[in-house]
Amino acid sequence: MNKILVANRGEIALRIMRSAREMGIKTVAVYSEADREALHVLYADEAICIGPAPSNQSYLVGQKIIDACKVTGAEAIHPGYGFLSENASFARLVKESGLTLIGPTPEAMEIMGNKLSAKAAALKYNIPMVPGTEEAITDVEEAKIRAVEVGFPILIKAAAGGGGKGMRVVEQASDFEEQMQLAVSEATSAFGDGSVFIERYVSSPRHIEIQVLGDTHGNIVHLFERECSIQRRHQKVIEEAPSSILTQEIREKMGACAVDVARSVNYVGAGTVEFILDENLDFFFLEMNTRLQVEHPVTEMITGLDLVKEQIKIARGEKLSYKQEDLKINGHALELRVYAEDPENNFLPDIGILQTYSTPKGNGVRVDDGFKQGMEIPIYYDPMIAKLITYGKDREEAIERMIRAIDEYDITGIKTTLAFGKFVMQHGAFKEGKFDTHFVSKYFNADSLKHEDEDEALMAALIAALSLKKPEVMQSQNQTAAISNWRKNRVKFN
Ligand code: MV4
Repeated sequence: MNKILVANRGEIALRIMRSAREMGIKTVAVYSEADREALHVLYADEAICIGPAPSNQSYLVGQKIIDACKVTGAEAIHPGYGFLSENASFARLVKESGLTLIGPTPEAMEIMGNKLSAKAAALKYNIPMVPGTEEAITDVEEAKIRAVEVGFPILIKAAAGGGGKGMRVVEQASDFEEQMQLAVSEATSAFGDGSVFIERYVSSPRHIEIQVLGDTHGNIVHLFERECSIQRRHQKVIEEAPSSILTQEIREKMGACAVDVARSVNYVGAGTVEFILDENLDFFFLEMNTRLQVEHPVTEMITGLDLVKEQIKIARGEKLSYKQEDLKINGHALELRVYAEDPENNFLPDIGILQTYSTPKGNGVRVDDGFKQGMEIPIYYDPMIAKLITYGKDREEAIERMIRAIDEYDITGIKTTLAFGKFVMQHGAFKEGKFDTHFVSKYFNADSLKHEDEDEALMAALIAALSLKKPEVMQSQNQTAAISNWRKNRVKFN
């Protein structure tokens, strides 16, 4: 494999190219008209424009990606996450075109792309699953009977769903029919497939996922868990590895289950098996994601592996160079997704230019980003600006580093989730590891960041007052630094 085309943009395109370059592999970027000056285009050895800004005319057009491979002589495609990464038809097209997809087989993608067929595959092994229906609901009355058996509240889910779309909680039997109709129509319009099924609703779950790697020789290992419970409306904001709640015993059980789920579809490549964990620490398999995930860096930090390199080696047909017992967790890692969103205004996307953009540095800090100062965040794509990852010998040190890194991160011109990240890091429930997927709605509101503003304003007022009384203290470097910090943070927090 001498040349890889990266069918993606932004931070993940850069992140993939960096690993390819370290392996001596040439890289090809594809880009839309909105990304002409993007960093992944500058970084790649070659770059090809594949169409207008909207992704359905560029990054989502499989044939344009294939053509770009032919033109440049790229032999393999890394799809990153999102876009075509879990598209089984694209995976087939790649194969038929004589190219290599750095990812799983189209068959595995297809099975895991549907929650019902995923659960059916996993049923071959003894994988714990939330009680519910094993098939799509076709008859409302029959489904109601099953719902009563399972016990309310129940959750109606779209089989083709993802990201919580088409999900409906039903509290009582009398609401069932109406909620089901809503779920079916939501699923039909979102996925073109109205199949829904039911599960008992786990009311305070933690979201735990296991990273797996499978090679083409039938070896599959897991790389432990990531916890992604801190999310808002199904969008993850903070992830960590390992989870603060798992015991060694549960970790091993979940890991073994994840390997079995992967084995049920002869999984090849990097994948993630998603579970929920209830208050009794019982876990249940939900679904499998057949791509490299946004939050993969926390796993890299605690295992010392480079997941993109592993993916490339697997695609080259190499055997995994380690066994399960060789893998060990070292330290703790956190990731904060820095979104161009305003946490004080219901996390509405914020567009504009990165007037100031300066990233934190130093021990235990990693920033995966795709922007530079002066660049505009395009409105066409995901609003994620960067991933801020910190590593420490333990969770406490990773948290302290995250707070320090957030304070060092200087972004103006666009509102971001940085201050929100600091709010979480300083929250008692987070620090103690006592949280579930409802953390944000339970503890955060638009005023949560306000007192931070007030503290800063109070300090500024104090310094101003002091300086009026005693002009000489203004000479002090500390005071000057305090004021400059205050100015910087004012902009940051406003
Ligand atoms: C659940 C659940 C409770 N009970 N299933 C949401 C996205 C999808 N991947 C699975 N999801 C859930 N499935 C049962 N039976 C709660 C959620 C859920 C959730 C899961 C993980 C992370 C965040 C979440 C936020 C809301 C609901």
